[in-house]
Amino acid sequence: MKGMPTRRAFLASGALLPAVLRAADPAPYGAVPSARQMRWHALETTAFLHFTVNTFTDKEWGYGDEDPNIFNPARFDADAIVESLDAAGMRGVILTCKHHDGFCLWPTATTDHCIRGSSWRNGKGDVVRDVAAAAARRKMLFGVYLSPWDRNSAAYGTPEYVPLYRRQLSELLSNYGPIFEVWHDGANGGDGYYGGARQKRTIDKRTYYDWPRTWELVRSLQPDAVIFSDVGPDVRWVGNERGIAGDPCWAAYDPVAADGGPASPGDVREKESPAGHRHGSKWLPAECDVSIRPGWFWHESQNARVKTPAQLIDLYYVSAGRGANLLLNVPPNRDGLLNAEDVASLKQFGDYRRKVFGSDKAAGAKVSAGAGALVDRKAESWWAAPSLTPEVTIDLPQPATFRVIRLKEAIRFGQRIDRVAVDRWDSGEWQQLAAATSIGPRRLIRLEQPVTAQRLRLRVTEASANPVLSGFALFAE
Ligand code: FUL
Repeated sequence: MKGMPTRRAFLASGALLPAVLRAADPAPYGAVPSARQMRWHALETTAFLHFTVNTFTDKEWGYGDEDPNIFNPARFDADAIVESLDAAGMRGVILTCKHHDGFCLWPTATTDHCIRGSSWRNGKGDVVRDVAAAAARRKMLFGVYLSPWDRNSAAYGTPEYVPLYRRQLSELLSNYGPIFEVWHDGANGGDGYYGGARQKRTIDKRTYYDWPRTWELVRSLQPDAVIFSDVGPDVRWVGNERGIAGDPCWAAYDPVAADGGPASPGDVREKESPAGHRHGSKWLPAECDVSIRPGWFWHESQNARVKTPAQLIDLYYVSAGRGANLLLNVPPNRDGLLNAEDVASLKQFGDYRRKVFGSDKAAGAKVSAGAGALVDRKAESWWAAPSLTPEVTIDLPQPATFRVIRLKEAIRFGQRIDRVAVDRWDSGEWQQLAAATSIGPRRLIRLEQPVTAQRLRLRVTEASANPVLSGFALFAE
């Protein structure tokens, strides 16, 4: 919150302040984030790399009978890939270490259906190691996707498979440095190669994987990692693969299965996932996964269908801008590089973010509350309003033109605000510019067109507890 004008803000309330500064922290309202979730919220945008034998077979879901030797990305360059993700402003990268086809991108001890079976780098390659190291060099966090469904494994569907899956997870969580996110997708069960059986195998999604035990394993090996699935336990799937959060998008959620019973990965009432539950009992924020291309994997036929920078920017506003995280997939091609089209879009998306969000037009503003003193914890960058529905006036040093308003709640105290409005002072009266519902870690309000103002007003029009804010900023496009 460096340079946040509004921190001073509430100092405007004068004489009472020294006493108020020593006031107790506000009591948290409802569900609150864990430390690992706090860290995850701050990432805002992360990248996904879908890469495996599918890249070479032109498929989205491999059957499991692929020859490992077809995986041969001759010019694979993890640093070049990570550099492009960095240019887009991504702060973490999650690799499909194993997709549904079962091919492992690292030399696992659990199966021969892995990178050792490829003549690429004489069977000595390790894509997981290379991406993890490249990410570390750029101070980007590294995460792993390990598909629970394995269409290659003869053991899939039997009780022997689950310990094998956990051994794979243990390898990934023990040998590749710090992991920030562990990603379990919800697709599982169906036909596959299964060691040559070529069968359809179905499993009971609620019981087969015994997820709580797997999650304990993640906690023991990587206590700082967040665990993603349809149902968390740390991060929830947003309920669609278009990258769009609900509006509102509440961080709390109590997922239930399609039939109303206990939810599990692959069995959740996904219509409720975009918005979450206003007064849900668990802090379970949404992650918006979406691909830069129509498919998750690279297909030559889709080279002309890469999302444009403008489309990525729109996605950013409807995902991160609604308090969720954006997880943008960019699939490497058969060379083991990102395609030029993808690289160009990423770079321009990053340029936009750096340019727009690099300069806060509200910097240096004087902020005052309408009624009563506010608790102002400058060092911790939050301020608590005195009433449920405060009005806060923001006076800019000079008139500024902006199109984007960014609000943040100090979420360590829970999600307290239900609804806000922002007005500008114009020709002797207040005119409403915008209104919004959920805020949480961030809310970006992108106005239809730029406006110019010197005096603004933030009205919290509905709240479940007195608001605790940590940011008010204005940006020009
Ligand atoms: C889904 C998978 O079936 C897709 O192939 C992709 O990996 C997506 C992110 O998750 O469950």
